[in-house]
Amino acid sequence: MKEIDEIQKLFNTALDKVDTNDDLNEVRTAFLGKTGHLTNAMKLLKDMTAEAKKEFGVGINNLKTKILDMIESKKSELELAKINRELKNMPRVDLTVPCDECTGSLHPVTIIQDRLIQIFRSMGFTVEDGCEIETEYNNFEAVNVPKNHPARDMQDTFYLDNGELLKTHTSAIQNKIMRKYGAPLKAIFPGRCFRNEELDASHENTFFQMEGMMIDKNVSISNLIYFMKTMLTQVFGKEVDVRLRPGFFPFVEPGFELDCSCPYCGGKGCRVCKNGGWIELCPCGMIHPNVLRMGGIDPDEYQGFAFGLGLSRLVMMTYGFNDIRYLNGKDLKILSQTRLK
Ligand code: FA5
Repeated sequence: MKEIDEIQKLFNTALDKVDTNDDLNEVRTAFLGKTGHLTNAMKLLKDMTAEAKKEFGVGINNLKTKILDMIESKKSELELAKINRELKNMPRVDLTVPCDECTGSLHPVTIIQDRLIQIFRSMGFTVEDGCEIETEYNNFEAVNVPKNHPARDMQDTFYLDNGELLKTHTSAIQNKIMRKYGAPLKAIFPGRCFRNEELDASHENTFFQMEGMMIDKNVSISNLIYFMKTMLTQVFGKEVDVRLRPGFFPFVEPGFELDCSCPYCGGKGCRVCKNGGWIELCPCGMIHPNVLRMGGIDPDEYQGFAFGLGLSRLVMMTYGFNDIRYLNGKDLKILSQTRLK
């Protein structure tokens, strides 16, 4: 099959001269286009005998497959060569240069979260991770909020097609931690939470909380007050008082809202505490026996406290942000005010 061998030779020569994608397209048209070498050769088939047609047909089809493969390999080769040329021309970055001039900064939430982690670690708490997508069971049932409980209305969220949801609070991790470690345990677990909320200066649909839990024999509200007071005193770098007011959460009994004396005015009244002298900071309480039981812990033997600190709100307060939406925004002028040198 002389014609086939000749086309192959012609193609090899043409491909050798290809340097750019445009060259390659020209070669493609010259061989596979409407009047290309291969297309023209195929037109010969109609005048051939049945036997010759069979042999020539197979040969020409094999050649077509081969040519298409060679064009694809050439295309990859050209792309690789282009990337290598670009890499060669890119300015070199020396990652070992000292960072005095760098303009990056940690996000304010990361800074405060790291500070809290350090404080709780120094008090013997482990730091646990959690998922953003959770089962309905972990988010609600496992923390004593059964289906159709009215408390679910306060935490409407975003559901996935498979029935899972974006977790509404870090309490959704409680059950996993109890099952992982059993009692006694001391753990904190910061995380991103999601709620279907009316947005305003203090409500976001995506925000951060930090949950804490201590379970042991003879744990009482005094332990809760001690840890919260110690933590807040260290966060604000000055002695603060805390007070508890009754608060309802199905997963604690009794439940509280914990306020701290305003660290900015010492309790005299200012803009931050809205002249009340106290700042509402953190819902908490003694873990409900049902929650312990569901976590595989015997409530007759162990007790515990839990708290769910509004981390995003604490960040706002610490840096004086008057709108929580800045934290999810992209305004670097605001976010980098907190830059750590
Ligand atoms: C809870 O989420 C409970 N899981 C907390 C808890 C844990 C109570 C353990 C008892 C024991 P609440 O819905 O109040 O509670 O949220 C806790 C904190 O998260 C609030 O005080 C607030 O600071 C913050 N928060 C809640 N919703 C939002 C929101 N939409 N935007 C920003 N922060 C929010």
